[in-house]
Amino acid sequence: MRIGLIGLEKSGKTTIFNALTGSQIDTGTFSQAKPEPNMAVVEVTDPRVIRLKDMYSPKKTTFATIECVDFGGFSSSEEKKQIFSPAELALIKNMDALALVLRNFQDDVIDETHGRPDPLSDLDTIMTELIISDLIIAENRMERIEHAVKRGAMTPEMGLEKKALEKILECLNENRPISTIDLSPDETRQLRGFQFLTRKPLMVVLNSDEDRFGHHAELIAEIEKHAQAIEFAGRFEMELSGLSQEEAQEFMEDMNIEASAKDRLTMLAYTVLGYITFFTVGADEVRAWTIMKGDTAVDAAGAIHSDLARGFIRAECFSYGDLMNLGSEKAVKDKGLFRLEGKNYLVQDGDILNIRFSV
Ligand SMILES: Nc1nc2c(ncn2[C@@H]2O[C@H](COP(=O)(O)OP(=O)(O)O)[C@@H](O)[C@H]2O)c(=O)[nH]1
Ligand SMILES: [Mg+2]
Repeated sequence: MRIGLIGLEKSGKTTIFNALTGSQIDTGTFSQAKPEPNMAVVEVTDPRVIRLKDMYSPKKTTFATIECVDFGGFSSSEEKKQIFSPAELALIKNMDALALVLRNFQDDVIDETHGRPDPLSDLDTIMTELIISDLIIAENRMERIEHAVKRGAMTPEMGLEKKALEKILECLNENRPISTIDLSPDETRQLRGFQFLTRKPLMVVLNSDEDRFGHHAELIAEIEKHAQAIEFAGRFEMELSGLSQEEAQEFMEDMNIEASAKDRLTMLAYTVLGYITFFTVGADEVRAWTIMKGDTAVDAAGAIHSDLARGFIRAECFSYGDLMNLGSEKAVKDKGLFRLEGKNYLVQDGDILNIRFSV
C-alpha cells in the first residue's frame, strides 16, 4: 500500500514525511522542492504481532508496511501556477491513497509569499485541481468513444464504458470527486485502466501550529464534509521523531497527542482504505499481511505468493482472538475453533492462516 502526500507548496509535506518516517530531509522556509519525490517504507505498528512473536519465538518477525511518498507541491499563487508535472502525475496515479496536507500554521515569510493560512480555501484549490485532471482524462476518452460511435465501431464494452463515463462527467462537472458516486462492478471493471485521481481514497492532514493544536474542532468538522481528517502538529512531531520513545512520549502527553504521527496516520489509512490484516505464524517467521476487506482466502494466498493462489487447496484458519483467549494452538483445536476454509472464504481481520497448496 502506497500513500502519497500531496498539497500546496510549504504546507509542510516534507516536514510530515520526516515525522512519519523518522527521516531528516531538508525542510525550510526557503528550501526548494526537489523534482524527485522522497519515498520511505514505514512499519504498521500492531501490538498483535508482538504478542504472536512472544508466543512463537520465530527466527524472524515482519510487520505489515506502507510506503509513504512525498511529492513536490503545487503553488496556489496565480502567476506561478504549476500543476504537478506529468512525471509526478504519473507517480501519483500509482498511489493507493492520497493524504492531502493543508497548512494551518502561521509563518511570517510563508504568509508573505503564499498568503495567510487558509486551509479550507487550499482544500478547495487542490480538489479542483484533481477534478480538472480527471475531467481531462474522462473527456478525452469520451471523445474517442463518440468517434467510434460515428464510425459504427462501437462494442458492447464501449457502451458500458460510455455509460460509466457519463456518470463520471456529470459528477466532475458538478465539482464533486468521483469517489462520491456508486459505480456497478461492471462499470468499475470498464474504468480500471484510468486511475482517476478523485476515485482514490483521500484523507486530509491538517498541519497545525503546535500552540493551537487540538483547538480546531470546527475547522475539522468543515473539512470532514469532504474527507476524513486528522490533525498533526507537523514541525513539533518531526522533532519528536528524533527523540527516544520515552522522551517523545512525555512531550506527546504534554500536547495531548495520543499516538505518534505514524501510528495515527496508519490507523486512519486502515479505516479509510478498508484494509485488514491477517497473520502467518510459525517457528521461522511471524508476519502480518495487508489485504482488503472482502478479499477471499485465495486473495490472501496471492498476497503471500502467486504460487499459493494458483495451487490453492485449503486454508487452515483460526483467529488471533481465540488464540489469545485460549493460550495455545492446541487449545484452539480442542475447542473446535481450528477451521479448514475453501477458496471463497472471506478473510477476517486477525485471521491466522496457513495455506495448503500444490503446484
Ligand atoms: N510553525 C510551523 N511550521 C511548520 C510546520 N510544518 C512545517 N512548517 C514549516 O513550513 C516550512 C515548509 O515546510 P516543508 O515541510 O518544507 O513544506 P513542503 O513544501 O510542503 O514540503 C518549513 O519552514 C517548516 O519548518 C508546523 O506544523 N508548524
Ligand atoms: Mg517538500
